[in-house]
Amino acid sequence: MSMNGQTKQFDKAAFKAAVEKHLSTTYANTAETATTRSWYLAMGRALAEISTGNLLATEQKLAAEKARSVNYLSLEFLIGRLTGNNLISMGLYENVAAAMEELGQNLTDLLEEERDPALGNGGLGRLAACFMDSLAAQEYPAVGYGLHYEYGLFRQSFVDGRQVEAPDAWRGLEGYPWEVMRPELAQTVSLYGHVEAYTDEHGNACRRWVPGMTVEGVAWDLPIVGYDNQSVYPLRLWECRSSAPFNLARFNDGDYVGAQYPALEAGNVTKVLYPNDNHDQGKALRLMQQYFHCACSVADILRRHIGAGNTIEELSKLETIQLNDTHPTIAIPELMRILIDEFKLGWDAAWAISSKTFAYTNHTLLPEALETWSEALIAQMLPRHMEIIFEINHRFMTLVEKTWPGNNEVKRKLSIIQEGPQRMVRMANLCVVSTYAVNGVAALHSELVKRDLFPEFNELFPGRLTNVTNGVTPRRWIKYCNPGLSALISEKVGEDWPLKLEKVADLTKFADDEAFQKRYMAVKQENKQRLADWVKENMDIDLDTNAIFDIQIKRLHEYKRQHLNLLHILSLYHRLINDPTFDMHPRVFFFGAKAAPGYALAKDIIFAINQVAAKVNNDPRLKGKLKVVFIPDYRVSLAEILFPAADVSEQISTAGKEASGTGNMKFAMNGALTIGTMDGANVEMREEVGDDNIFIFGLLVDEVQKLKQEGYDPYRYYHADSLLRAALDVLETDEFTPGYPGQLAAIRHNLLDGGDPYLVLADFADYVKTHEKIDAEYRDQKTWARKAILNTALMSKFSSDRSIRDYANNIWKLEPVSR
Ligand code: GL7
Repeated sequence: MSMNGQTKQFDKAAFKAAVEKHLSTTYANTAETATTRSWYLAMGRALAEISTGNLLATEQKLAAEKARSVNYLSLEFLIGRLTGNNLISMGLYENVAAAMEELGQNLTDLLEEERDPALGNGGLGRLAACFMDSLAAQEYPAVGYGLHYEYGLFRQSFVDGRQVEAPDAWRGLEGYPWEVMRPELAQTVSLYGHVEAYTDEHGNACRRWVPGMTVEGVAWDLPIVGYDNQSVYPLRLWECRSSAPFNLARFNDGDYVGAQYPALEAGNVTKVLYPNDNHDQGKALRLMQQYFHCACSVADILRRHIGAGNTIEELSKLETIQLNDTHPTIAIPELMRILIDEFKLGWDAAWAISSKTFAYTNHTLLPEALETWSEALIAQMLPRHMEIIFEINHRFMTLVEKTWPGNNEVKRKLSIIQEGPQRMVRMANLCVVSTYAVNGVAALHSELVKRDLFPEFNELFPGRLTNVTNGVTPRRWIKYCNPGLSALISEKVGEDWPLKLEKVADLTKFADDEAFQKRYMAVKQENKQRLADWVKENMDIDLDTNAIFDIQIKRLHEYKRQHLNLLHILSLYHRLINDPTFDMHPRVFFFGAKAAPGYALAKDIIFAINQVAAKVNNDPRLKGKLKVVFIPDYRVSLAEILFPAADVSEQISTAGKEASGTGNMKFAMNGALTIGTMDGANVEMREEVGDDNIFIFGLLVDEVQKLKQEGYDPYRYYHADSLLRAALDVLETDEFTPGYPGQLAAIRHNLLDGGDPYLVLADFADYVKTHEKIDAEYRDQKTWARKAILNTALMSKFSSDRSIRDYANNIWKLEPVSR
């Protein structure tokens, strides 16, 4: 790759000197004694010096230009390892490899020393990371705001087949080389206390929050390096530190401990990422994390805005704040509070600014994931915010009354406050009422948001509800993780495709070219070998790379239906053993998934897959035709090995449940064929590649809804399908848990007597049939190669660069500013 603007020119000698200086002065080491880890850290610090310089220069340039910018607020940024990716964005990969070689170090080994910063759970957090990459690559002015968790997502291991969680101290003892503390940006955050009325010097009746305690927010910046340009944007992560170890007001009152405050040490606020994906847990500490995040971020946005000489009235002109799901919703009453209580604006003036500043992305329809907070909890922790939420709701209810006079049912449904034994604040409703744009994350999902979740809101606020289909960054998810494919693409379409993924469409010309097909499949074979080597080294399982590599990697969740995949595997096992005429191409089923620690059935499914794997992988009767591999501790760095090695991508959620999916896109870009339902972004992927190049099965959204309305009976499928029956019944035996029958029975029970909430049984037969089609088609390697090439070629819609342009043009009204 050409040298880019991040470094103007690379001075190898100076870079080596910087690495050696960090080795000795930062890490107190000599070249003779240093471990690979010390070398990695020293190299990381030397590189971070370059990016930090560019970060400051970008900040200055944007402030001077008064450029409009987006503030992306997210409780999660699942960024993955930065070093390799940043080397590619900086255009320094080869140069640094050579420099480190001269220092006696192998770059690939050094990169393996980096721990994944796992500051997110899954798709939602990874999307935020791809979006930051695309903002920087296209130079749309942006700041990412998140939390500096001390412990990221737990590390997963398997003990006797069961998930065991361990804390993830991602920064290690030494700290993370890419992060830089910004002490001058620290914020003080208030909590608890009460609200008091007072009269200001003009005789106006005012209200103010008298906090019960404060904590400190310390800013850490990670550099988001623009690909092949000079811009670096901050991903600003807030760490909570306790202020004075006691609360002065209470202390003066003689109440040292402050009995009404929950037992809480401020140092705990950013201790650990909540490990739930698509599930609201409703813990007070989580609300405190959310508020801490929002208070620090809003204060920092205002600091930048006012500090650059702008007036508060200009806020919505120069800044927009994107809320990544409802997790940062409390930023809305926080900004209102500051505008009213501190800037002394009237309600209408404050609302005019606030409601033009915020936009909200909805990422799920699952009821258990839609956040609500008890009024009592908010009133205790954030008393002034609760007043403001009531006022927003009061004014909103007036609008509802005007639109649907006397209709109490519609009021009950739309109200931000949910009535009941304990009143709850519906964060999504608060968002829809208080923002200028609400988007879903794939065309189907956005339609369902309008049709099923918020139909009345769509009537009340025409045009506010829109769609931005998700995307993924082609820098990390093709160029960095699949160098073989990248070289092939560059050879055929030129070097600039990582910024212009449309160019890759030119590969369609070569889809029927046998020589190209061979080279494309040779790359796939190498990537499969790389994965097989990893599995051999880390799990001691031998794999045949001529087998179909069939991969399902995502969080473990019933709606994602890993257990449908499992039932299919059980049916293949059954047939291979019982039906001598049954023939199948060898297949390896890979899984990677973490289950939320409190999600019992998800953990049972992991256990079941591991038990089946243990038996199947060692059963000589199968002659190696069937293998099952559950990769432990699935994370971004393993995803980088798995996506490029896949032949088949499993995207099998119940229609209507997966808002978008983003793994589906990464697989297809890397030439895996999808077996998937008409759900999330699968629908749009099918539009792009055409029906012949994707394997669609299962019930459609409307069929799912109809079946449920009519009264779904899983036993009907159980009795009608002997293969399904065998797969389910074996779960009651001790076939996979020798001596302990019934250990896997919870899954069967959930699918039969539990009512099969995600219609696994209803989709089973079609799923099996579609897999048979895959088996047949894989045997024709030319046709398969053609389809795989077309998948790589036709995925440009799913570059996150396109998603970000959609946000910039249709929602944020943002222009790029080049440095
Ligand atoms: C999710 C959706 O489940 C997923 O389909 C989507 O791709 C992702 C990003 O938009 O957001 N919503 C959600 O709550 N989580 C997701 O991953 C945790």
